[in-house]
Amino acid sequence: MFEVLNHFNLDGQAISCERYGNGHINETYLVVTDVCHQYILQKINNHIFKDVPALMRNIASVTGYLYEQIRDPRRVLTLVKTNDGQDFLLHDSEYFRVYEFVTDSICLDRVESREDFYNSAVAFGQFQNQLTLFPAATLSETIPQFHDTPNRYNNFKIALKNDVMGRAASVQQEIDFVLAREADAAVMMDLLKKGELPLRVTHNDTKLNNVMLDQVTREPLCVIDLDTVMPGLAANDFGDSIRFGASTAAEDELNLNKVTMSLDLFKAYTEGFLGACGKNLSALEIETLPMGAKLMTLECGVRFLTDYLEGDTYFRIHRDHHNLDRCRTQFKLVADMENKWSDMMKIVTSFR
Ligand code: ADP
Ligand code: GN1
Ligand code: MG
Repeated sequence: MFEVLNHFNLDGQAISCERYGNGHINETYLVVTDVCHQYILQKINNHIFKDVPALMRNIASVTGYLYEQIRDPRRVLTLVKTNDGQDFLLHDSEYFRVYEFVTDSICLDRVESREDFYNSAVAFGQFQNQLTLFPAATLSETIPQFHDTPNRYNNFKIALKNDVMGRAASVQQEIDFVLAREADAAVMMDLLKKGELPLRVTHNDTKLNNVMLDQVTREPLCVIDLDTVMPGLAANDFGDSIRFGASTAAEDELNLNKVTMSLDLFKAYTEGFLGACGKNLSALEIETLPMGAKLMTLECGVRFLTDYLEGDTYFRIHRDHHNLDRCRTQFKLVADMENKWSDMMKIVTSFR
């Protein structure tokens, strides 16, 4: 990795480079130089992202656009260029990029307080707001049909039919859960196709550990992990945050009794998100926020199950059956949301 780092225009000489963070997709390293400057180095997952130069063009233009508005490297993710002025490095058929480390910040894998979750919602809501006028047509689709839930169902059915690992027979309960909700899966895409919901520039991967908060004040600093910034639905950004952050347990919790969707956290996120970007959203976009939460959770569970059936080739795993464990928490959350549906609707409609 030090050879790679030599190609970037760093402040000082890199003296350490250690694996960092809990992302499921890229290989992330914390780099420290001899003048104590910290950076994030990432080997970009080019098995998942088929056109890395196009992805990097998206990130450079979005971060550049945000920097024009904000001009503070703690509040906008900031790329560090290579010595020859590029935004990424191609080295031995692998792609690398470097970001400024967001200093004096925290990044949470679990909500520690209602206020932290509220603050993360403000960060994602502001992000949505700041990109309202961004020219969406200039963005490449880095993963086609990323939140097209019916298409995720198709991929699941193909994986089920092929059953390359011979795992299908052992997950019949999960398969039944997916198939029983096939009609729901199309609700948001149908509204989009009918022109009732607008496409906006959205983040599409709004996990709590994709936002940085100030270490001392816990105020929102910036949104990170911009690989999937593309045209999408506001309710999906809302929903993916609920999926991960409003859960009372970790995404890979084994004891499903611990996994519920907290209505209090749901309300906190709704307040923060709509407080920051609500005035831009239509009444239908607000009404469909609970559906965004349910479908992002269902879709993510379907993706984990598909990957389990396909032999764990997409999400990084750290133990046997990890993707199945993750799938089960998602389905437990979906079932819990179905039980709490009228309360979720009441909360969002009170903000209309
Ligand atoms: P992945 O796509 O694998 O999730 P991320 O870009 O989200 O990769 O990075 C993984 C983790 O690295 C984040 O959750 C965060 O903890 C940390 N991280 C990434 N970028 C920065 C940054 N600029 N400053 C501080 N921490 C960062
Ligand atoms: C991945 O990259 P990361 O870990 O922030 C995934 C998301 C999933 C999430 C599940 C590009 O997010 O779509 O919702 O895992 N990112 C990509 O935890 O597929
Ligand atoms: Mg991430």
